[in-house]
Amino acid sequence: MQEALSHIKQDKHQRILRIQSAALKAIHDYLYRQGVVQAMPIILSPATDPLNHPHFEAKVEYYGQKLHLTKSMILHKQLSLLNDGIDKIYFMSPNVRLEEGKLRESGRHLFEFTQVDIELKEKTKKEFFTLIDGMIAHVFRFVIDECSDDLKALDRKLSVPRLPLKVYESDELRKKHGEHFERVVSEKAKDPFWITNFRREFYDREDKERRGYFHNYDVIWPEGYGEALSGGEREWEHDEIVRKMKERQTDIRAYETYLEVAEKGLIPRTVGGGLGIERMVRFLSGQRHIRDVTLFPRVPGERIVF
Ligand code: ASN
Repeated sequence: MQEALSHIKQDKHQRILRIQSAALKAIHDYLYRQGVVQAMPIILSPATDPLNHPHFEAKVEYYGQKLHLTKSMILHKQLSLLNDGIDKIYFMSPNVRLEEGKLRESGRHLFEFTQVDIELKEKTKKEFFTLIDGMIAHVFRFVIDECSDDLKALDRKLSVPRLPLKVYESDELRKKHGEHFERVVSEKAKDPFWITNFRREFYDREDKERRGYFHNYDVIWPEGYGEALSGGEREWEHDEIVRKMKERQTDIRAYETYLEVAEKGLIPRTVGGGLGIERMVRFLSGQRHIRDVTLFPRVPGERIVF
């Protein structure tokens, strides 16, 4: 218990939370001005993001129905754009991902975190890049202006990145820097940057003419801070979705309603991505471990005290 109390009482939290408040205000203001409307997040649902990596399931039973805690709102983001009057949407979405304990010292994993999860209808990844570039620059500008004392006290120097942020292809980086290219390039970089084309979840669009090429991407924070955002253009065709679910050994029965919508040809053509809030604050405030930007840390494999 003593450890939890001394964690909460650390002086630096007030400064880090001010930086977080400024960054959140900047995100909301920017998205509002861009016409992206905010909807409230959901926590429980029959189907959530399958996550294509090893983790523990988080489920509850309620009146005989098995409900998953949200791992990401990707499927809900897509379905929300079924509404003809909504073209651009975002959620401040709490995610529960019970990651394996070996990620404890990665410095950037929490098993509960929040992402600002954005989805746009009838847009391309290029248009999404422009929106996010502008959002990141706006956050930097606002935090530098509003929080200069806090940044100074934390010994953190930030400068507004030059736009457009650079875009790299994962294959090129792999050839040049090996399997850990993301870390290598992040450590050298001064500004955030994009990397495209990763083999990931069923919902990220794979090029039909160029199998194995995925229209998805990450934004990476510089100075070795690593992943900031992940997203992609989305699959909308039923047969493609089912083929990719099978390839990834996804439990198809869990996605019954989503697949019914897809079978009717109703999944909207969208693009989007989610930016991790705690990871952003860790970068902005220059903290070594992501636990340091939370009052109640949820670090993989660590016992929760409070
Ligand atoms: N938010 C991500 C996306 O939009 C999904 C995720 O967090 N797994 O693609």
